[in-house]
Amino acid sequence: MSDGGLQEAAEGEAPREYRIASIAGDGIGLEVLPAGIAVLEAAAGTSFRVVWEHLDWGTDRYHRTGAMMPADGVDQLRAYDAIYLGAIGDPSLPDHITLWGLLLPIRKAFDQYVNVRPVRLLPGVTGPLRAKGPTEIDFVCVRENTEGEYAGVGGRVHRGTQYEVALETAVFSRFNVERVMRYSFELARTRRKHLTSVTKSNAQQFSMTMWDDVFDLVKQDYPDVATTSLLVDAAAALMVRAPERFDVVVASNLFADILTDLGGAIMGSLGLAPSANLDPDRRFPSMFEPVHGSAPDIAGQGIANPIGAIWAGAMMLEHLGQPAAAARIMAAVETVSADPASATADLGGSASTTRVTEAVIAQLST
Ligand code: GGG
Repeated sequence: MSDGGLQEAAEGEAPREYRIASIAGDGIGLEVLPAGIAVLEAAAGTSFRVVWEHLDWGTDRYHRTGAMMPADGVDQLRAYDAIYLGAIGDPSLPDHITLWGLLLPIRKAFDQYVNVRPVRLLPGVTGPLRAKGPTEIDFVCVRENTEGEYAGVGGRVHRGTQYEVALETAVFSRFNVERVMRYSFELARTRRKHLTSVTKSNAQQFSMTMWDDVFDLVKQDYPDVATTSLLVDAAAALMVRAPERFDVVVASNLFADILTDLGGAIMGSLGLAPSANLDPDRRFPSMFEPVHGSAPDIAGQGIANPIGAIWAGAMMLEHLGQPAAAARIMAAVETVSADPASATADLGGSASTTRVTEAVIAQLST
């Protein structure tokens, strides 16, 4: 039965089946998600089965019906083992409508309280940091994913007048901060045993000092993990100057969102960066997506880099209990990334989305 972690079906036993809701969304999401699905299908082979439900949620649906997803959208998703998302956002709608109409409600409803974002330079990719290679650029950001600066608490009054006031209140609960930190310490234990906490507690004297207090308390339970605390501005500078100083990084929703775009840049392209919105307690489906957005400027041209979506798909398989298949996908991705003929435009090449996808699938069968 066992095959290096691959949950293969025993003879006569039906292969394990996973029900995945796929939301390609908008822009290049419509191109990179089918690429990821093709790779996951190839990786599944006969070892396990993926049953896809393709949901046409996104901006087109908004224009047809007035909503990014159905009113019972979250309830529909509850039945699935995981959610695989492409990208959302379109110039025809303000970004806060698309984000608050789909992505953020799903993260919150399913208590996906951590967003895991690996930052790793793949073999063969030349990043902007010339002196830093794959050994130096290899860390994971854990983004607090359900509250903080994206809590959705606030409002605007006296709109459009000179007396207009806008409030956007960041919300940090001790309970949530503690569980995100515990997740990060546990993750650090599986890696190089170093955790960096990122705040701005010199200026944000209430929420971020509580974050620091919780960090100091929780770290006592992890004496084997070395820790560093940095202000977000210093962390941004250090990620460029000395990325090797990071192993696992834990930060608030907004700070980690920004730092992981920086992470995507030092990986050589945001098109390579994956993310996993996890409910680590597995009460609800988790959601897997590339970090990048819908890139309307290149949508429809067949040139989007599918690797971020493919890597996110590998993270989904890992989460679902198929680590061997996930590892095979990542080995294939690393072989393909090392081949300049498979570089898409964001990496300075001319390969199409289809070519990269086919190259990854070809590697899976070697
Ligand atoms: N890959 C999903 C996507 O469309 N992301 C764009 C975006 O702006 N996301 C905001 C966020 O991750 O909070």
